[in-house]
Amino acid sequence: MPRASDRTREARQSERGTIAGMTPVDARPAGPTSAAARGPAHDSAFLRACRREAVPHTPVWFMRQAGRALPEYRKLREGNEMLDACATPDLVTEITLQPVRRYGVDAAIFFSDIVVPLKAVGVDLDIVPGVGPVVAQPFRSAADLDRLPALTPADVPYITEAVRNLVAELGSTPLIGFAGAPFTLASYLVEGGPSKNHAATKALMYGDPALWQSLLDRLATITLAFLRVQVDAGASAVQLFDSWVGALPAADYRELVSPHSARVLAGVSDVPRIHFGVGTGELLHDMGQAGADVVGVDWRVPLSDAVRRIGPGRAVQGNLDPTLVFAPREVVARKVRETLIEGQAAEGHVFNLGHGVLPDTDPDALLHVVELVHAGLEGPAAEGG
Ligand code: 1CP
Repeated sequence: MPRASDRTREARQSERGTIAGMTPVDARPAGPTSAAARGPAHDSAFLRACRREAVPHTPVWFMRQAGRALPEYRKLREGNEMLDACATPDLVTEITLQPVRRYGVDAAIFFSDIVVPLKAVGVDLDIVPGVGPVVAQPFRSAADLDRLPALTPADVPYITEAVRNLVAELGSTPLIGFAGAPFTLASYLVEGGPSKNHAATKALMYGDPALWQSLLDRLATITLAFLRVQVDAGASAVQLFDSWVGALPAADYRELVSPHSARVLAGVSDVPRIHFGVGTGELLHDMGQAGADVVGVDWRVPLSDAVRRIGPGRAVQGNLDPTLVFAPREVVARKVRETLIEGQAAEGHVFNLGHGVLPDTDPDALLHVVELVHAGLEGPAAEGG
């Protein structure tokens, strides 16, 4: 088999029985086809790549593109607490659109946070600037399960309203809904805030597996309901963020986590599902098997390796190191090119960073990345090294 780097985009597309300029003659199964997935964004490069169809260019968006690095975001947030902003549809709509306007990315990610659904069901928590989510009373015992009731659409009317507004504004640009996966949400609840080693979380998981399973079951129910609200309001894809699950070995992931994430993903099979975590090189196969259409890969594993680990039938997303955009432009161009070449090993490739945009990133550096990705391997802009 030829190395991925020896093959051109045209060669791969003709192997797939598709026309380079793209026309839907793909023989593979069509994939998710709900009303949402069939909306005006249906033929976008992003959704086509998620469905492993031929694309006019490699689609690109950035995790944490909304907020953080953008001066226009910081201005809008002045005087607005994070969680208040998340519950204000006009602000959510504007913040979600800002990176689409500035960068011309191929998808919008809904502006919210993984702890919003927990807050919506009544968990006392806050997002502390410079820290992250902080939970007033960390989860400790079976009695705490009562603090995690199911979420209904009536708990989050502002989400439905913001998604509807956005879908109308975005037209043919897809909106990605998202939620935190049960393990990552459990980590914030059990630790009470951000954690490096997830020691209390793992102590509960290994020490009281029955309570752990009940906790993850509750969280899966909340997460699925939160994603359903977004999809039912018109989001055309979802990303399940299991940011911290890379802390687990694969066997424990399979036994203690993945069935819950799989239940969430099965509940939104009418749209493409991206499943992402950090440091998850050893879990990539299982994360795909949990029911993802696209597996997100961080910067530690080359995409061609990731493709081998994940196996056939799935697209990949990633994986430029988020710190690389601080490097000189010619280095960025070379690394973008390498990532595009690596991505050719996949049946579908959505370009992204390997984790979220860092707060002090220069927006122009991200714009440069978008231009390079869109120019592709034949583009003069990509001749960086
Ligand atoms: O991607 C986007 O642009 C949309 C906005 C978004 C997303 C997808 C925010 C806004 N949060 C998230 C998801 C999120 N939140 C994740 C998963 C993604 C990832 O792995 O990066 C996680 C782990 C969180 C938890 C969280 N919320 C943190 C991390 C803390 C830690 O454990 O290290 C932080 C700092 C927040 C606050 C937050 N969320 C979003 C913004 C813009 C902010 C900063 C708000 C502020 O400073 O006031």
